[in-house]
Amino acid sequence: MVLEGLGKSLRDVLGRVNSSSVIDEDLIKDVARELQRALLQADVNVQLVLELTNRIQDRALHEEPPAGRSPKDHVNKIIYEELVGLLDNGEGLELKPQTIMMVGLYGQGKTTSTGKLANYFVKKGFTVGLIGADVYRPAALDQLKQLGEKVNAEVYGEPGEKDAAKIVKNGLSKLSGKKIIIIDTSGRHALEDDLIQELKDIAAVAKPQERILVLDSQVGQQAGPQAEAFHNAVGVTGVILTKMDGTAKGGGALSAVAKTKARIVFIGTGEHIRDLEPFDADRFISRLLGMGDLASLVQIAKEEIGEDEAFEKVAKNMLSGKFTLTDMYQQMQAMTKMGTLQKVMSMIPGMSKMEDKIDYDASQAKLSKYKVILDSMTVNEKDEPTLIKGKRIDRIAAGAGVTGHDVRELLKQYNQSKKMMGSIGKDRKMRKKMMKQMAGMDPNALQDME
Ligand SMILES: Nc1nc2c(ncn2[C@@H]2O[C@H](COP(=O)(O)OP(=O)(O)O)[C@@H](O)[C@H]2O)c(=O)[nH]1
Ligand SMILES: [Mg+2]
Repeated sequence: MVLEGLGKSLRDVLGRVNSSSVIDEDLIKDVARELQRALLQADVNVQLVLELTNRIQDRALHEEPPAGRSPKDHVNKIIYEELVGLLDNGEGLELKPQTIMMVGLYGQGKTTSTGKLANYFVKKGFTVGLIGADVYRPAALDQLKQLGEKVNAEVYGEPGEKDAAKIVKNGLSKLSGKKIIIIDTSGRHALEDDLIQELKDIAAVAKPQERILVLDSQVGQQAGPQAEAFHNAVGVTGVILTKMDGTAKGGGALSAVAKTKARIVFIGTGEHIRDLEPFDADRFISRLLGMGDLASLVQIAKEEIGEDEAFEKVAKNMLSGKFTLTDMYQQMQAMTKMGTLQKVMSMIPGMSKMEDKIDYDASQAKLSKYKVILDSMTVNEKDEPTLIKGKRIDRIAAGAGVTGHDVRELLKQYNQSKKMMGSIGKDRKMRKKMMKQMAGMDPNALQDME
């Protein structure tokens, strides 16, 4: 999981808040100190850490919780908001014709991300041209050409030419019919003056609307100075964090973003061309804090989704281990009422890849069907589902206007859900399965996702 270490220590801090009986000055100061330690360990810049924790401490001590919010939830919410604020520097890339210049050191993922971005814009219906302005590595142009071919973007390059700005100038005129132009540039192992000059020259010729810093999320403390130097050279407007699929500490990347004040536009989550996700600070922090944990999910979901009692009740029932058809009914009701299954799913660590594979409409349709079936059952049957067999199944099916097969399917789903209740919270895989169950999915479909 992304930023495993930082995520864990931040969750510990929130756990500390949630398990204390009183929220007082001592606790808040303790929590601020623990937050500092967690962030520093993840390589977040010291100055930044101090500013952030001072703000959190200040708000936690002086801001009155709004009516109806407990002091605990209030502190949680402040920590959450401030962490999001750290990263939330604006919208993603605009869907309009533009020139985008990629910058970054060697091996950070510039060329790969150029291909991914091209794919992104092609999928949105734009024509895309790529300019190979990496004059430093001989194979760079071939790499870009291969990517261009894959995603249906035209590539311009001049093998052997050493003047990057000249290539860009020629490329721009050759590709002038393309709506989106992306310029891949050279890197170095370390920042050098000639690279900086080269980038300045390219920027002067291309006047790109976006100057995107590509940054490997595993880069630690050097990320800050690195970002600053690129920023001074070309004025970084956005960041793509790559290799988020690895086990990065990630704090360096956070510092870099704070330093340039540029927004993160995308994260790279793998080597494949489609492994690019638009960045969403809320979601990123939710994942980092492990909002998949039921307790935190309830706390945040309450405010973010506007649901409260139903959801809380569902969560309590699930954790209590007692689980009847009525509980499942309520659980489903809460889920459909939220209507935003997708949002809940997105809060669960590691779910993003899976989200693509989930057919939300089909899940919702299934939930509606189950609801009708449950409405045809008696209270007794819902509390004691073992009663439901033989003639009862026929009666329920007739009442609901479905087949006996549908009723048995619901019972099967119930039995599977029930089996899982005991194991929730023990490990992440189980939680994933549970969420799938709640979405009314076929649990067998899980296998190809694990
Ligand atoms: N796992 C993973 N690998 C990536 C990602 N982005 C790039 N890479 C790999 O990182 C290496 C360097 O990428 P490249 O685009 O050539 O970097 P450049 O030198 O900055 O152009 C390649 O092996 C890529 O496949 C990512 O998001 N996840
Ligand atoms: Mg490259």
